[in-house]
Amino acid sequence: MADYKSLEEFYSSNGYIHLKKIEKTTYNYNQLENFESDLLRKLTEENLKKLPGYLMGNLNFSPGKFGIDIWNNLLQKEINIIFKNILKEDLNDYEIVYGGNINFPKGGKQYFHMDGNFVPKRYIVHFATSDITLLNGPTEILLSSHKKWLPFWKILFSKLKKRKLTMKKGDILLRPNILWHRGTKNYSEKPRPILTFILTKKKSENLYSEKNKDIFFYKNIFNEGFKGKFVEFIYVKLGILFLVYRFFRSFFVKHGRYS
Ligand SMILES: O=C(O)CCC(=O)C(=O)O
Ligand SMILES: [Fe+2]
Repeated sequence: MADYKSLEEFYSSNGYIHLKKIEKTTYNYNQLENFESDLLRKLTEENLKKLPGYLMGNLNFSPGKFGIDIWNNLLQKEINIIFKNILKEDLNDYEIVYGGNINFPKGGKQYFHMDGNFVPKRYIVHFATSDITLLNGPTEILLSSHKKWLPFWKILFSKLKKRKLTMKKGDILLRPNILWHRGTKNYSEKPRPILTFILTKKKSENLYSEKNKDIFFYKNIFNEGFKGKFVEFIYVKLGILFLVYRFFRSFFVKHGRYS
């Protein structure tokens, strides 16, 4: 994973990064089979018919201790490198939800969508616990659809190219949540699982925490932009006007609010 420049170019033009299975690792990939058999056993034990998504044929799941194990042993180091060198971000600024998607036989078809909004910033990391082929319902993406915000109707008429993301067992895939994508039909006889790690940017208060070692200045009272500048000007230069405005406004301010 050394050629960051070409990975970066690929990511910014297409909207995803596909990393092949890590070969030099002490992780025993045979454990993935145990995980999948546990998951399939649980599927047969539980009555999931009422769960939203069952009818569509795609459910979310939480992989329990298994997700943390995979994250710690196989993903954390790789994703850290991607964050630092390609996304120019700090992984410590993100919180992780350990999840997964299971795509049922003969189901799983979805419409194109984004996983959330532009804010907060979010990345989706997938890990293939077994091979994902054109047969068993790979995720399909709209290439480059992360570049700017588009409403659904424009997406429907857009000429963006589609690509089904097939993966080998052990492969890692990263995409921003704003890349349009969908689950596709699973034509095989077996459910298709995939692990899904959702990385969401923590609120910016962290900027002011003890973690930030740099001195920096930030705004006081007034808002940014022209309106804020205007109010600040009145406040400073025409203090009496401001006082009168404040006095009258305070009759209407709700209990407990700044007045
Ligand atoms: O399972 C998949 O291939 C994609 C599922 C998905 O995008 C979703 O449920 O939001
Ligand atoms: Fe999705």
